[in-house]
Amino acid sequence: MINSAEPAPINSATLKQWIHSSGVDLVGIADAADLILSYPPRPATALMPSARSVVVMAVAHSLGAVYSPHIMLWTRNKMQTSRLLDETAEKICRTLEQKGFLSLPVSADKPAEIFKINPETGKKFRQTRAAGFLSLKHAAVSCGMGEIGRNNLLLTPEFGPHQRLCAILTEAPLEADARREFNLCNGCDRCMKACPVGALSRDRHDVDPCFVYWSYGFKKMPPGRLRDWPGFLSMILKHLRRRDMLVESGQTYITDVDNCIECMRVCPAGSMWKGIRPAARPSQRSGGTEITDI
Ligand code: B12
Repeated sequence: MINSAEPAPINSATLKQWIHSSGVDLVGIADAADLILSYPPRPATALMPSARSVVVMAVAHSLGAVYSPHIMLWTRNKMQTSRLLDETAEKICRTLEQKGFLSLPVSADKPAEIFKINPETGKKFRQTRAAGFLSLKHAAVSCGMGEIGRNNLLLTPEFGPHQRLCAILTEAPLEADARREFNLCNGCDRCMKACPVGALSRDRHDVDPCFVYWSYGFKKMPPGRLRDWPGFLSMILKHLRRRDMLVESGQTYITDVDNCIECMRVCPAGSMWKGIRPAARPSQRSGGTEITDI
């Protein structure tokens, strides 16, 4: 029913059914005016002032890919989960718009907004930061899908941290799901211990070292003090001796290679994985772990 004057009725149950039938594992709905905000704040209504509802979707990763010996196998799986999510979001948005509701898919993947300058101080960040147009983890918590664990990832009762997220903003007035309390993160600290750059502590996630390791596999950040530069440059040289960073970056541009998912891999949450989670989980190779002597 394209361009109908009166929007056709649509409800949460029907919409969820459509989404599940596309292969999406979890769906939740939040009130667009009542999203939990993150920092920097990203209210749904800044993207679409008339938005009434935020539909959050999750697709589980293949656990075999999470525990694969090389991170690139996971990277590929991640891309496929993003594709399934983005394709579903696209189809659902078209359907909603045909029913008269302006709708906006918020991709599971990049691009994200890149900040060289700290908007609060006007000064250059030591390390460039990135923010999504909508924080998908916070949107998922807003609709009772799960909680944010010590690893700074969304944990769901079903899949723990092993899912990819995507969202749809829509004018459709859908019934929102209630927020829920969970105790999925048992504070085991495995994520803190597993992080190759110590980015996680009990109460925070230090985004800068995480970003540098995730992007390049470098365990050190460009130093602030002049006297630390020789050590940093020597680390870069060790990487360059063993790695062709130019060819690697070409591959990254094409397939969005990640260098680390350790905080996700070691997390024991997720009831769906109880029977199939491998007991032995050898650490995963990546661009960073190829260099063992630094
Ligand atoms: C940018 C980004 C990154 C960046 C920066 C992460 C970050 N913490 O900011 C990098 C590349 C490092 C990264 C790493 C990872 N990411 Co990421 N990432 C995103 C993205 C696109 C936006 C994140 C965002 O805006 N979050 C909102 C902020 C508030 O959340 P936050 O992390 O809690 O808070 C940080 C910021 O506020 C930042 N910060 C502090 N001050 C300032 C100031 C400014 C100006 C800025 C910009 C930021 C900033 O520091 C905070 C804490 O350190 C989202 C997708 C999305 N649109 O949500 C995926 C997403 C969060 N990532 C995801 C994943 C899986 C990962 C990784 C495992 C890597 C990987 N291989 O995929 C790691 C996990 C790191 C971790 N433990 O947090 C998944 C999480 C799924 C889940 N189950 O929760 C998401 C949701 C993608 C998706 N579609 O599913 N990610």
